[in-house]
Amino acid sequence: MKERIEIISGDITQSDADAIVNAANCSLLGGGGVDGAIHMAAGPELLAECRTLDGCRTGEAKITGGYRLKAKHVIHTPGPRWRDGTHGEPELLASCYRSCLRLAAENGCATVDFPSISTGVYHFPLDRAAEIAVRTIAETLEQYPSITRVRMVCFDSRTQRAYADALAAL
Ligand code: AR6
Repeated sequence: MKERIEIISGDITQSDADAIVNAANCSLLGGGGVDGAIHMAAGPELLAECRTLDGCRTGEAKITGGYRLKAKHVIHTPGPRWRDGTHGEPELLASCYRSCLRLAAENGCATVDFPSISTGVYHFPLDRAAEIAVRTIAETLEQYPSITRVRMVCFDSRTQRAYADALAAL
């Protein structure tokens, strides 16, 4: 299902996909990085809805409206914080991508844009994260024919290169 995956550079807050994914934390109450940027662009109504959700476990996901974003929905997923790789980090990261795509399909989203989950403040090694992300997305898309396009929206060239290399190696 590699054909439905694209790697692009850009700012995910400008995305016009049906759903964008937020690399959140377990509180779902905002933070820095892409989480802060998404809340800033979506407006205070997003935080108000997030307050009703009672947080989210690492590797799981919850969906909200997109409010002032072009995207109709935001899917919030707390990625794993990297410790040493022996605390389930790879499995939890794969679970983030699976959980988000399941929610997208259940909510009628045909196009989904992801940021590079866990590779910022959470320090997941970039090359491993990229390999897990593209492999998990490709495998999961087999189950969801209604999702026609998934993009990895990379904020910097190093990240874009890592995901492009991982996709090419699939
Ligand atoms: N568009 C696309 N990607 C972005 C954007 C953007 N506007 N802004 C940053 N990135 P991070 P994490 C990239 O740290 O590692 C937050 O405080 C960034 O360059 O945002 O999962 C949460 O509340 C990097 O490649 O997320 C959590 O506490 C990627 O997004 C914690 O950080 C992820 O970096 C989550 O840490």
